Amino acid sequence: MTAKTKKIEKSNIKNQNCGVPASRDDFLNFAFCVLHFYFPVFLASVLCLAVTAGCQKADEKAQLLMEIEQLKEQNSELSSRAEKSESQNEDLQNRVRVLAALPDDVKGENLYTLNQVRIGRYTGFYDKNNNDDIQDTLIVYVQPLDDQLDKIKASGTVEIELWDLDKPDGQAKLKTWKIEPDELRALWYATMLTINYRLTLDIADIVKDFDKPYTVKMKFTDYLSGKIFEAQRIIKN
Ligand SMILES: [Ca+2]
Repeated sequence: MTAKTKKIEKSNIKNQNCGVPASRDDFLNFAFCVLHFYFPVFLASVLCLAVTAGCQKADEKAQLLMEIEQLKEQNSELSSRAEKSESQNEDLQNRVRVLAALPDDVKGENLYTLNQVRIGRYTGFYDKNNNDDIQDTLIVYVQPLDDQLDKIKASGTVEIELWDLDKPDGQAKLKTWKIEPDELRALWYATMLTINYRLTLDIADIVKDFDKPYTVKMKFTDYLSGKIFEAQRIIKN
């Protein structure tokens, strides 16, 4: 056997086993072997990895969406709590402000407990100017009551609103008056029958038709407790 024959046999053996090439022909055979047998496996592996990566991305997106929804719910709940706390804080600050503004001789003694505030039954329209039988004044009787329903001269701010509920929204409230504590104190009014605050309010240019009912709404802010008491009454001739 010649040397050339031995080389060919050696090359065929390596080609059959896909071994390491020892010459250019062997190298070509080796490359063909790699492309033919290993490249499909390599390609399949790449595709599998790509599919797996795609699935992972889809899972990550779903997880992120779920976390975003959870954060939205938490944010909404926290906003609601913050709003409630802000309202409570404002209420407490109002009470502190009211208590701090009390005169020193009132803070420690003569303290009352305001239970409710009523609008007196004689509240209505009266002719107080010119005696021309044309009603020009709204008189509102405000009655602060303690726990025993006794009338007490509670200090505070009074807001009065006059409403014509037959009118559409936005036009039904005809007028608002606000009476501060100093002014209110001077309006404490006693008769043979009762005692209460007596508010005299000008309605000459506000009410023209006296044949229909009107509604008086009252808001009393008690300066001792900071609490707000509300009442309303229908008035008609
Ligand atoms: Ca009059």
